[in-house]
Amino acid sequence: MTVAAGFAGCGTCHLGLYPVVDSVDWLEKLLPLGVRTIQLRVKDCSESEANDVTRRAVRIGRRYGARMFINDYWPAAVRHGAYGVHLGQEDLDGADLAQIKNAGLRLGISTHSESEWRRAAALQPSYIALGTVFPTTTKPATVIGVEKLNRWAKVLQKKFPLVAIGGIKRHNLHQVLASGVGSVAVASAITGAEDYREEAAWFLEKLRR
Ligand code: 3NM
Repeated sequence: MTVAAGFAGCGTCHLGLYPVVDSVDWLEKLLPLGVRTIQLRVKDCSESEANDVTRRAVRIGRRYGARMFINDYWPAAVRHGAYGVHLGQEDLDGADLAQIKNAGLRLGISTHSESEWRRAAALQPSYIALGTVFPTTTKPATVIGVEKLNRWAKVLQKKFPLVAIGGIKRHNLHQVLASGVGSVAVASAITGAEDYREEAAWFLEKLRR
């Protein structure tokens, strides 16, 4: 089979609120609230666990018509026909990108520097994630700050949907939105909130267009 030029698109540059969660439970909690882009990011699973959670995630995603991205476990995502796969830099080398592309899955890639997003852009992914915007304890990663986010978003936003990630909370969201990115990925802001429903509703409202 020939490999198409780029990965399948998401149909919009505005992916909106994009929670990154570590369990199927969280998918079940957030999708009924109106979240339409979401990522299941489970770590250190056996192959059969990854297969099981991916199968369940894909089923839930379809039920809500959501863009369900599976982090890292791309063979399971391909097997179960996920909406998309999200890969970090460290996962990119080991993944069979042609297989993901030919199966029609979208691909999102995390980037933390100009050389990383240039490499990602050359692969023509479905979106590019830029981070870590602010310090976060959820994942050790380089903090880029809003100045770089603004600069990089200007270069990339005509070509790719962009997702800002890392340390994004209520109090700094306006700085991120000013960069023009169409999507904001959050983990702890929602999963660590006292009231996740209220928090998700607040972010959904701010990211509505
Ligand atoms: N990836 P929080 S930062 C999963 O920069 C992830 O690539 C990042 O969590 C990157 O919203 C991050 O709690 C954690 O800061 C985001």
